[in-house]
Amino acid sequence: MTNGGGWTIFQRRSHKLVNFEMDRFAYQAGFGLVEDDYWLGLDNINILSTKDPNVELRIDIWDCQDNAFYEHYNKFSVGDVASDYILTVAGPSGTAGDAFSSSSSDISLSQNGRGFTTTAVDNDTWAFGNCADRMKGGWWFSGCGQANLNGLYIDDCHYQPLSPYGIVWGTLWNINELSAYKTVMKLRKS
Ligand SMILES: [Ca+2]
Repeated sequence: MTNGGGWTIFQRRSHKLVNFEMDRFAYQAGFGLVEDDYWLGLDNINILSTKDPNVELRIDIWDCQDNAFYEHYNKFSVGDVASDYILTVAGPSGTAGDAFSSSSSDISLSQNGRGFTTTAVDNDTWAFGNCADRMKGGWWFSGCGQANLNGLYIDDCHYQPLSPYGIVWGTLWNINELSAYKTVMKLRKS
């Protein structure tokens, strides 16, 4: 579809049919349908992103007016369960901005090198609680506000209330502004 073939989609948001406020087991095993709302599962993402030495990542994001943005990463891998599915992501380019590896001059906010946080397993850097609880979905959180494409689906083109937060990409919108309408995350051998 974009930038040649060979991509494997491992995340998609398109409706609000599937609740992404899932537990650790669901995030490990996967849920949803690939053509609809979908999470492939951390164990399979680990396998696909590490079986070749170089794997790239593309993230597509659409807003509620169907404006499309993307961010490409030259390097992407997700570690195994023993690493808590540690995220390695580097080499950003695109139109969405780099909310993933580092969207801030404060490196402690980078999600690169973070383990995956779910409601039962807190790998984030937020000292006062669990970002998966706060943000309604599992993710490689540092602090809670940088990016979370597994957040709550909000079918509303206007400002969000302060809580709950929606599908966040911090370099496109402030956490309290818009929620993404559609997203796709996909990987391939580079
Ligand atoms: Ca925490």
